[in-house]
Amino acid sequence: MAFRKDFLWGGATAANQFEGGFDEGGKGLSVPDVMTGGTKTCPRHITDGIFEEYHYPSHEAVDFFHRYKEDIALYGEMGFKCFRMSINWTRLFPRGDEKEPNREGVEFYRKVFEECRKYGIEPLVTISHYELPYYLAKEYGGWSNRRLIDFFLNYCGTLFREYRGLVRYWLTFNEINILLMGAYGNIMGGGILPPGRDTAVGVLAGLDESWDDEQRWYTALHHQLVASAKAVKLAHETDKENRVGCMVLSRIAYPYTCRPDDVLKAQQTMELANYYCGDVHVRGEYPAFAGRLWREKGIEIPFGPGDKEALKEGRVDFFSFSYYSSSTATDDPNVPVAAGNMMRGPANPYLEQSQWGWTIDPKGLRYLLNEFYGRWRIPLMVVENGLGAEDKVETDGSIHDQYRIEYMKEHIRQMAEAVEDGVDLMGYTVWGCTDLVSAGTGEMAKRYGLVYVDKDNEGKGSLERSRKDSFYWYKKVIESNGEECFR
Ligand code: BGP
Repeated sequence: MAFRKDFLWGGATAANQFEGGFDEGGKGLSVPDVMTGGTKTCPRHITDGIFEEYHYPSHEAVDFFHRYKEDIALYGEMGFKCFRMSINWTRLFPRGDEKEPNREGVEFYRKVFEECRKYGIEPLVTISHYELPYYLAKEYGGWSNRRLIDFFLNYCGTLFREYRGLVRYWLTFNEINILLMGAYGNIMGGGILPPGRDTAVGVLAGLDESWDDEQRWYTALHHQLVASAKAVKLAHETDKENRVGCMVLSRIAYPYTCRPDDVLKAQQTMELANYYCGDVHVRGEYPAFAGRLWREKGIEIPFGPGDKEALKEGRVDFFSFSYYSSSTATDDPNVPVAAGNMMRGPANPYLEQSQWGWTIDPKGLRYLLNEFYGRWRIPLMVVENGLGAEDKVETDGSIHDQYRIEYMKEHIRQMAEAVEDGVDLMGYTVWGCTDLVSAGTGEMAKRYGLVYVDKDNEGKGSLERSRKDSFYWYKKVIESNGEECFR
């Protein structure tokens, strides 16, 4: 079989979508705590504070905060080797700029990690997954302010010291390149807030971006890249066993036609999406194409003293990414952009789409794994992949999610192909292993889980967990180190 013996099979979550307990244990407000629920057809909103008339899905989410033992036991039952989760920055630093952490928050995550260890599960911790303290967003302008680098490093230092020996695998920023993908990405990833009391946001909203400018986004991203590199160095200094990765939202843009203009457009789209951040993380410097990009856009990168050295000294140990779907690119402005396609490109006539309009492209994963490994030659990890779909609970309580099994099986097969191609792949964590709140739309109906959670878009439900068919299937995949996908 293709996969390494120590392959990290598991699942992935993020605190703001999973944890709940938003005002318990001394936790402060995070940016997602002021984001309302939406649906497939109705955008979510970001509000300036919390208003009674709205439902805010992060507040309870699916209550991992109180149910972590049960959830981790289910992961143990599936045989997880690895559990990717994030730490809610405001559970440790309620405002974000304090010197000392909130001990209750520190102890909560310690218990979670100890619980993982009971089942032999290796935690993979995302330090920042769209959970910026709201205070830092409001008072400091989010990551557009350089001072956030120090606040972040203080937070990281606390994590590396407190969880030494309990956590070995870390990711700095979730989908760091989302800051290059428009206003929603900058709200979620950068804490750069729109003005006003109430703004529709999300993939559906088509947010009016006139309130902001790209300069601010590139500045914020530079600050995060420097912060990430410094965190890598700090992690290594604190414990030489630490392994730190980056996390990029991977993007494929196939040329819409073989016209050289489309091919170039596709190349440029992929360079900006994957390699702008990827090269800084892995090679410790911005790629060659960045110079012209900055010139043509009139962007000034605010290099501080020592930034270039910091980027070189903080190169990551492995490269991780999310992969759900692919898109196309064309230079022809007359080709209509497919609605509902997250990556925003003309629809690919050769591929099917999910219920949410995301193209399904397992072979794209093999293609990307080869692209990334060919460029960087460091271990890769797929830390998000999965199918968001509506599930039906049968009268006997069973959930037959064969569509999800097919999706995962095809992607895992293509990972095996990539390993045969020579790629060093260290693990796979399926997104939303327990049903959780969607980041794009703020709803529950878009389910990724192998474990079902009884909760609906309005926030109603018992929160009870039950095993879907995919739960039993994934257990066999892990037991057989992937062989099950070829049976
Ligand atoms: C990624 C995020 C996750 C997750 C996933 C699925 O971009 O890192 O937080 O939510 O996408 O997206 P959605 O929840 O919108 O279906």
